[in-house]
Amino acid sequence: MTRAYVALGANLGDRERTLQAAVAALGEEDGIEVVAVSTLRETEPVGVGEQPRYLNGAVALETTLTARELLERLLAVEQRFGRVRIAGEHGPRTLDLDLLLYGDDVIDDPELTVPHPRLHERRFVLEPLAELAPGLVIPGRGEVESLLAGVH
Ligand code: GSY
Repeated sequence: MTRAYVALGANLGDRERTLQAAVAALGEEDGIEVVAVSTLRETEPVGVGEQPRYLNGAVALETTLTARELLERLLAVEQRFGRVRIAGEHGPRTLDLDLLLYGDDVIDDPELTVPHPRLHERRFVLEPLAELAPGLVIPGRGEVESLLAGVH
């Protein structure tokens, strides 16, 4: 079993309902157990043009899947909830599931980078992570609380 963390985000449609349904769907997947779900918080869009506010959170999972298998399940759940992306990679979306951490693994592949490459600079990811796992160490980056102290 490996402990993994996944970021949740949505800024189109009924955001709360979509995020709750996506977490339930993840928990129904073979090889995935949802261990904890953070508070969902409304956040200002970061690094993008004009777009609606996000609802963000994170989940802790225990999984028997490999990191790549888990990534595929996340993408499948995004598709199932009708992921709509307007205006390309950084546009608004109905559902975003980002694999943040997979145990202590460091993965640097074209299709998958773990820890997530922007995790350490995003308050909307670090806050729910700190809520789920106080003292969590992000491989190569440090403790989640120290990272939070460094972001504005
Ligand atoms: O990378 C996730 C999508 N995203 C978000 C997000 O989830 N929350 C906030 N607050 N800003 C964001 N900008 C992007 S892109």
